[in-house]
Amino acid sequence: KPNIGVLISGRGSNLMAIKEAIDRGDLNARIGFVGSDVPDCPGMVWASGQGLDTVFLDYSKGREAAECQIDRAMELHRVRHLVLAGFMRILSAPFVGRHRGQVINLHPSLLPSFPGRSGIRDAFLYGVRITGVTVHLVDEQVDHGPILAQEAVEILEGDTLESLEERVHRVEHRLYPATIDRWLKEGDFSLASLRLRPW
Ligand code: 3YE
Repeated sequence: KPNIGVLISGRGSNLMAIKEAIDRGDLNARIGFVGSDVPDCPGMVWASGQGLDTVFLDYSKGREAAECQIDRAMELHRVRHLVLAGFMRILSAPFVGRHRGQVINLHPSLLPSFPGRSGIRDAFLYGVRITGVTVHLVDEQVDHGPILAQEAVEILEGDTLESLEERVHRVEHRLYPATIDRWLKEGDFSLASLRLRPW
C-alpha cells in the first residue's frame, strides 16, 4: 500500500475526505504523515485526534529549511507521494526537481483560469458562468503543472460566494480522492503526456 504525505494549512476538509475514502476502501493508500506550516490549524488538530502522525513545517527559518523537514518526514515515514490539500506555500524549484511527478495539487478553478490563493472568489467576482476544480501535478510554477482531472461547477443565479464555495468543495471531496487513487496506480495520466500526434 503506498504511503502518502498530506500537506495542509487550514481546515483540512480534503484531508478528511481522503481519510474517509481510504477507510471506505475507495483509495488504496495509507496516510504516512500530515504536515503543516500552521501547527494549530483545525486540520492538524483533527489529524492528531485521528491518531495520524503530524509534522510541523517551520517556515520561520526559510523555505529551504522547511523543505528539508518535508524530505526528512518523507524518509522517516517511507513516503514517496505528496498530496497538497489546502497547503498555502510555494514549493521551490529544487524541491520540485527532487520529487518530479510525485507531488499532486488540487485547485478550486478550471485552470489555467484563476490560479492563486483565491480561485473560487476570483471566478465568482469575474462573473464567469462555469468554474470548477482541477487536479494537477506540481511543477516549478504555481497552479500550472500537467492536468490529471477537471470537473466543471456551474455558477447559478442567486449564488453567493458561500453557496458556490460549498458546491465547489463537494466536488473536490469526491474528485481528489478518486484522482489520487488513479495517480498512485497509473502514474502520470495527463493528456499532455500522451503526446497526441496529428495524422
Ligand atoms: N508550488 C509549486 N507548484 C504548484 N504550491 C501549491 C501549488 C503549487 C505549489 O503548483 N511549485 C500563496 C500560495 C499560493 C503564497 O504566495 N504563499 C507564499 C507564502 C505566503 C505566506 O507567507 O504565508 C509562498 O511563497 O509560499 C499550493 C498552493 C499555493 C497557493
